[in-house]
Amino acid sequence: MAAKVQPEKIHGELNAKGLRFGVIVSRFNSFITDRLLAAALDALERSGADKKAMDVVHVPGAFELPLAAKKMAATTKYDALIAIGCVLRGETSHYDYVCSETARGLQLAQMDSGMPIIFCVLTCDTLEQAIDRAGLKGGNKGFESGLAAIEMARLSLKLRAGKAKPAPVGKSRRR
Ligand code: INI
Repeated sequence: MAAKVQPEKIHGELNAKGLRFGVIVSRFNSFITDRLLAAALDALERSGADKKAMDVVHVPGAFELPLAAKKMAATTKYDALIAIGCVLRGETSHYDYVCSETARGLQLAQMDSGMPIIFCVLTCDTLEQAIDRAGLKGGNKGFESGLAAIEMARLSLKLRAGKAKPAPVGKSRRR
């Protein structure tokens, strides 16, 4: 019987010491985004990030998050970014445009820059759903996003340092 293969587990540690973070937060629905922001900063600080190593940039609405994120990524000052917003469904199709373009824009900024950009944008049908995810029944998406930022920042540093080398093409690693 073939031996059980146990590849090395490569992941980012949850240690924020020495890392730099940029947070972009939307003022629209600030009742929710303020709570997401507080939780994201709490997660970073409790994991060892220095207060002085976190910049918080404010934008009008979720639709503006991608451009600000792209510009922040271009500075190469940060190890990871967190984009915070809250889009609530209204009576028109505006919600759909804001949601899809915000998600698309943030993913494009992340892929173009190579800097982790965490998607902390709530897209909810009701205010109650948003409140649940900003510190009530559903936990706090801001805190989760802070941890995701640390993990992705650490993982990116590891992958950049070449610690996770793929096997050379055409050669098996071990027989
Ligand atoms: N922006 C939000 O962040 N959340 C919303 O729920 C929202 N709605 O529903 O309209 C919203 N709209 C504003 C948008 O993000 C832009 O700021 C605006 O269109 C100017 O470009």
